[in-house]
Amino acid sequence: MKRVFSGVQPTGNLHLGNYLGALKQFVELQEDHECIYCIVDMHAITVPQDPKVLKTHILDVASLYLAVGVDPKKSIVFVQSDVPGHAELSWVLTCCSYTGELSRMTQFKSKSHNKESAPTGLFSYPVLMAADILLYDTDVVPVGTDQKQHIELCRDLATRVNNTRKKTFVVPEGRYLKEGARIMALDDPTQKMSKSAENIHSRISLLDDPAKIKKSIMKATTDSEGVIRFDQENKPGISNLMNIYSVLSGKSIAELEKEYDGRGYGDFKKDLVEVTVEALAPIKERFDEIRYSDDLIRILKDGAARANVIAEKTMARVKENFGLGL
Ligand code: ATP
Ligand code: LTN
Repeated sequence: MKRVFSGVQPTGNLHLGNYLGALKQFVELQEDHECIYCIVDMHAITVPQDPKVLKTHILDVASLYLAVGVDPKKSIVFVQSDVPGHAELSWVLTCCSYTGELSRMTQFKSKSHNKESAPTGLFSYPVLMAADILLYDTDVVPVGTDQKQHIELCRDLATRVNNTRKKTFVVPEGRYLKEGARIMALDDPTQKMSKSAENIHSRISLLDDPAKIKKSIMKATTDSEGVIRFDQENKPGISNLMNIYSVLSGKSIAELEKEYDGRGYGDFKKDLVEVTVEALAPIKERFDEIRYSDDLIRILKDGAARANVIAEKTMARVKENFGLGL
């Protein structure tokens, strides 16, 4: 069975983009893959975090993994900092990487705002991500297309080490979403929906209540043509809403165009509110059951122990091939 690894940062509550882009794939893959899903808290501290808030977000994201259907009987679910191998391998890979290649990462460029001096953790973020993946001999990494450059770097590092020393790492493949699975911000459909954007109406959080969902969707940016037609380039706002409607309801874009022929954006948005509220209700219900249960901590501890068994084996091989330790 092929092994899958992916991670999400506990930097806020997950939104529809994270769900439709990443988590839905996580759930599908666990049927015929050996899956390892991580809450990457060490990545989160590459930007300042309040310790209390970070702890809350770790447990929220873990509960959301489970609430959307990640099954701890089928998949390993754990918190990155509970397995020491991530930090250890990250250092080894840091010594195999070059400042030139890391300076070319677009996420670093945008998060450091092209300033002359930026946090070192932000700079070496992709090396830690490579360590996450290579630590588990991962075959497949399901992520959004925004992570493509980081995956390529991970593959380069693995190949570089394999070519200069004994074969040490499995070279992983990225598994990217179809273009349609990229969910855009509701207030600005040229930007991706994001946890960290200031305007809360730019996103639908998986835990939003119906009133907030209604407000965000009714306020969503559209255009002045008033025709419900999918045209990503000229009508990005309504196209994004159609995309969300389509994935949540299972209706195709063509079906939606037919159903809403001659009707206005108001009608369409009202129905989308209903579809969204209905789709998120069971997630919120399961979240409430799991979030404050003893099961959650037990699942995460058990996940870390299982992950650690695999990580220790890889680290022993890495140390041997690099001549580290006794
Ligand atoms: P931030 O806003 O803090 O940068 P984020 O919302 O982009 O965070 P991440 O934790 O970086 O979320 O991403 C988790 C997963 O969700 C990744 O696989 C990422 O590619 C995917 N993802 C994030 N935003 C979207 C989106 N708008 N549409 C589809 N997939 C997304
Ligand atoms: N960088 C990713 C989160 C992440 C990840 C990983 C994804 C950290 N380590 C390993 C896949 C595999 C992000 O921001 N979405």
